[in-house]
Amino acid sequence: METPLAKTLQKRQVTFLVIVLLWWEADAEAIKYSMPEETESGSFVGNLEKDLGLGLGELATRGAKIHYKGNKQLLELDLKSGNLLLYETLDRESLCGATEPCILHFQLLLENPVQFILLELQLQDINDHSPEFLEREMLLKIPESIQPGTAFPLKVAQDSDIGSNAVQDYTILPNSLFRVLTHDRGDGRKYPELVLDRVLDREEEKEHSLTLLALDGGTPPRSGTITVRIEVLDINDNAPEFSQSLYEVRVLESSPLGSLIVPVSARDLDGGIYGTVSYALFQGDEATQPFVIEEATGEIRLKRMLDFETIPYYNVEIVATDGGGLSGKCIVAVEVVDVNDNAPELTMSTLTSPTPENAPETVVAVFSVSDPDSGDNGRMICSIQDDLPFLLKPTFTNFYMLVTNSPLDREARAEYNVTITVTDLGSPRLKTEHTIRVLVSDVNDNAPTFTQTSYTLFVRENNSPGLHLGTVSATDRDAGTNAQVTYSLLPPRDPHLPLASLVAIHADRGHLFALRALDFEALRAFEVRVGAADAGSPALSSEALVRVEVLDDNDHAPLVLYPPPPNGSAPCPELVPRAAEAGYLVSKVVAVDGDAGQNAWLSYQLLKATEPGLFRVWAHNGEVRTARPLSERDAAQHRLLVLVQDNGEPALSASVTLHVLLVDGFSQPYVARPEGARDQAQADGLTVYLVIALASVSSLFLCSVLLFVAVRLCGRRSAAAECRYPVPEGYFPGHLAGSSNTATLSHSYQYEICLSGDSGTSDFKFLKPIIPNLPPPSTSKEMDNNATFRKGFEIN
Ligand SMILES: *[C@@H]1O[C@H](CO)[C@@H](O)[C@H](O)[C@H]1NC(C)=O
Ligand SMILES: *[C@H]1O[C@H](CO)[C@@H](O)[C@H](O)[C@H]1NC(C)=O
Repeated sequence: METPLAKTLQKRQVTFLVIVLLWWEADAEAIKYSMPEETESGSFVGNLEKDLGLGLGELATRGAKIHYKGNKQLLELDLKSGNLLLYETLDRESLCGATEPCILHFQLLLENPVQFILLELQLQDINDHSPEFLEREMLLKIPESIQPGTAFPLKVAQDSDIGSNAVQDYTILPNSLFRVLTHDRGDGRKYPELVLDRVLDREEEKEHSLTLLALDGGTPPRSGTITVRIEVLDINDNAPEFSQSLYEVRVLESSPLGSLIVPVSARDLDGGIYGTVSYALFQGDEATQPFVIEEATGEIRLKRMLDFETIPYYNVEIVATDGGGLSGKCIVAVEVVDVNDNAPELTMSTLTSPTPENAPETVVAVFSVSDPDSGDNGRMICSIQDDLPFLLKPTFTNFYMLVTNSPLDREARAEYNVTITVTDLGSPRLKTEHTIRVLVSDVNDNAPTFTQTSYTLFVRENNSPGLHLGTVSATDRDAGTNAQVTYSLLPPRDPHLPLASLVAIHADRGHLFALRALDFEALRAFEVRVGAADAGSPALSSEALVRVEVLDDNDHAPLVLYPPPPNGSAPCPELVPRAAEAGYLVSKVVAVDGDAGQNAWLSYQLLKATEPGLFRVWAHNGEVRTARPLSERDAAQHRLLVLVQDNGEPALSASVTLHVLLVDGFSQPYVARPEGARDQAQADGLTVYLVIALASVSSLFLCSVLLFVAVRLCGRRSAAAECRYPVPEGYFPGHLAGSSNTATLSHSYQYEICLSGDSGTSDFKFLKPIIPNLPPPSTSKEMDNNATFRKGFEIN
């Protein structure tokens, strides 16, 4: 460093040297001129004649010449006037460069006498050059966060001028970060330095551009510029920073694998590797995390399916690290949103099946429902079909009872399939169906029912014992033993009916059997009460009436009541007056038949006569009448053989012989002759019989009429079909048609009663043989009770 003392010494030496030179030059008589550079050519420098003290024109005469080294002509001498002029414009910088002072040495040569005179022209500097940088731009690389006050060298500007016209100062355009210091090198040259005022931040501004200005000391000063580019070099001074410290996301639990949960991003203001951020999950237990994060992009994706029902919330810590090892953290709060992904579940606790019928409100099943979803997704509705006699009753939370709504009837419906539907309220709705089978158990609430309330069975008489008469049948709507029907015979209404010996019933099948051969003539019909009982407890039963009707067989031959069969003594002849007209009623053959219906319809015919053609027998009533008037020639005694035949199949018959005596007039002896006092005794008893018989016959007749009317009304059609026997119209008007099962006896009596009214003959004659002493039936039958005959033969 130069001290001020040294400077002073230096200046003194220079001054001393100048003084010496001036002295020498003065000694050598050098003529000195001075002028600024760049003066125009032809400018006046000085007048040599005057300055040399020469006379006018002497220069011309002495042939004065200016000589400059290298024969270069810089000055021009006007010989006439002696004026020294600039031949050309002189540039100090090209003639002297940096030499100071810039003195040009000329020689003036004079002849006659030869004389050398030194001329000196000193060129004075003018500020005709600007400071100039060699480059237009310079680059500085400065690491950020370098300490303030640090200086950086800058390029130096050149200036051809010298002295104060050279570069004197450097400055930069106003800038808060930097300033420029101008230093002196010690030789008068200046150099600049850039000094940092504040800490640089690359993240704030990566690059700065400054303009450096070099100023010279001229008046006015001239300047030159250079652009200084400052690049701020990065250091890892910033940690990665997340844009949010907490990310809150809601994710559907049904999100598919790999779906993007949220992209997190951290910013690192540093550049290069210091600004390159990589992401990772902070927690170590990767196994439990359903998330992965992409290291480079920070996208969090799903690795495993979420399940709201297991874990509804996650707090995921994410760390971002830059290349320099600095890191930042954030938290991602993941809320799992429930999706209706679970159907309701139904758990059956108890099920009572079968359920008894006829019971009041009964609990059939108890079950619980559940749905792991939350909110509406987990709220449930239970229902069953509408048309069932069941109800759902909620009990505790999510517990339900299935109860019967009304008593069940197994006979109406024995089985129900109850479908319980559980639906949640999510969207879409999920449902579960559970079908339970409810069986209804039987209670003995139905009695057996007969297929008919009454049965009518027909059996032909003289049947074989053990004959199957028919079957009754009853059904029971219950099930099992409650429907096992057992048949039995109930005590008959008529206490005298020997039921135990008549019929039997098969307890299981309801078959009715005859126990013995039946006799129509003894018992035409009887009624049996049949019971059916089930095996329930208590047992229920019902009964039906079975009417057994015995059908007639032609097992009785006609029995002739009148005339009585011959009995040892002389037969009793019919008396006919010779004066009788044709058609005179001689007698009437009276016969009965024990059978009924056709089997009892009798027809009469004359089989043999002593004199054929004299008598006729009416086929239907057995009347014997004269066929023509009698004459004197006719024999007095006649025998007529009359055949009585029933209409059975095959027909049975009987014959009787009638004795006829023609008389000339009724004479008392004939009337009284055969039975005198002997009959009188019988007559008393007979009167009693007669009264009884009349009463019986009347009531029988009445009954017959009533029965006829009833049967006519009820069964006209079927009865008409049965009446195959040709009956003359109006004879038994309608009677036979309706009384197929009525014996002929009643007709006979009816007839006789009428007859006795208009015939003048004695009733006793007719009625006497009526007291029937019936022979036993041709087929011997055991009648344990003669009461069976009462209907038909009341008079006995
Ligand atoms: C109930 O379901 C069963 C089988 O699931 C079926 O056999 C039966 O017929 C059904 N009963 C009714 C009354 O539908
Ligand atoms: C017929 O004979 C029986 C005995 O066989 C007798 O009792 C009855 O009196 C007789 N009748 C007549 C009318 O002779």
